[in-house]
Amino acid sequence: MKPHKKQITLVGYAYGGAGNVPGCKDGPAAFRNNGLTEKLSELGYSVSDAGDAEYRGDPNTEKSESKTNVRNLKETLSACTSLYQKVYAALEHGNFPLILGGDHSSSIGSVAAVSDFYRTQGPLGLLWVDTHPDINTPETSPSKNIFGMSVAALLGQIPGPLSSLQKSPPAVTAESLVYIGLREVDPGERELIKKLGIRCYTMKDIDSRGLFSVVTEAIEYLAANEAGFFTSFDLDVCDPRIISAIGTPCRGGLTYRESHLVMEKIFDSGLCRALELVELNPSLDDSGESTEIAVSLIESALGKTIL
Ligand SMILES: [Mn+2]
Repeated sequence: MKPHKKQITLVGYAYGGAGNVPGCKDGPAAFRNNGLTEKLSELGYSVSDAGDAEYRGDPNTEKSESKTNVRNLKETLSACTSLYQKVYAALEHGNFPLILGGDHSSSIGSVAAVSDFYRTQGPLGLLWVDTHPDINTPETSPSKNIFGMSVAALLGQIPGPLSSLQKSPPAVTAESLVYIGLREVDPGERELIKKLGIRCYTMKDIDSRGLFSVVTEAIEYLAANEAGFFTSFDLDVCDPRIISAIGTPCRGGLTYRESHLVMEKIFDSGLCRALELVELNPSLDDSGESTEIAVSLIESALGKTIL
């Protein structure tokens, strides 16, 4: 089965206020300026653009939010709510949402929208390809940055607005989630991952078993979700020698070929319902190479093949 609806809607998340790298807000523009639409058209898609999620307030003003214990809560919620609406509208039009980040708080809106839309079909799987599990709560987070709490929010682990953006929370359950590529995990995150029994493929698993085996098994596991799965791909999972223009680099990541293989397998599965690429920081990408590779990864995830 080949997945994809032949219409794609681009949705930008030009927001960096949930992390510590404001440059990520320029990610969507970099994707658009690097021929993304043209390349997807060459693959046979018709591409529309829903523009960027809007938000109120200025996340760049330094302020402490002692009441909520997290940084830029109002601004981030406003950006995620707008993203939710744009992604949901794309699905209502019968289109495949391609979300361009932006920092990784995007998922709080994007995954919630896709989960709500497919709710009647059954649970939505979530494939989280990232160096980081982003499963801190406001209590465990060392930085109080919301981009490190997205998965906890989607799992309903954060009482309050971050976990209740969707109509029927939680957006995903621990059984419907798979991590690939983890290599930097905070102590509180480690505890919660074990407590919830989340399926994880760390870099050690990839080193020992090979990426092909890992990603094949991950997709088989996700296939149990009747609604298919959402792919959230943080570009920092790639080795910084491959993609250097990212928010939080960490050595020892996926190679160029491994990164493409993940994307190719996602396409082959026919089960991916929406794709998100996040954390591109164009202010560090003078040569344009990181953006170029990120665009090529999107092409692989949407069916570009060698032959
Ligand atoms: Mn990350």
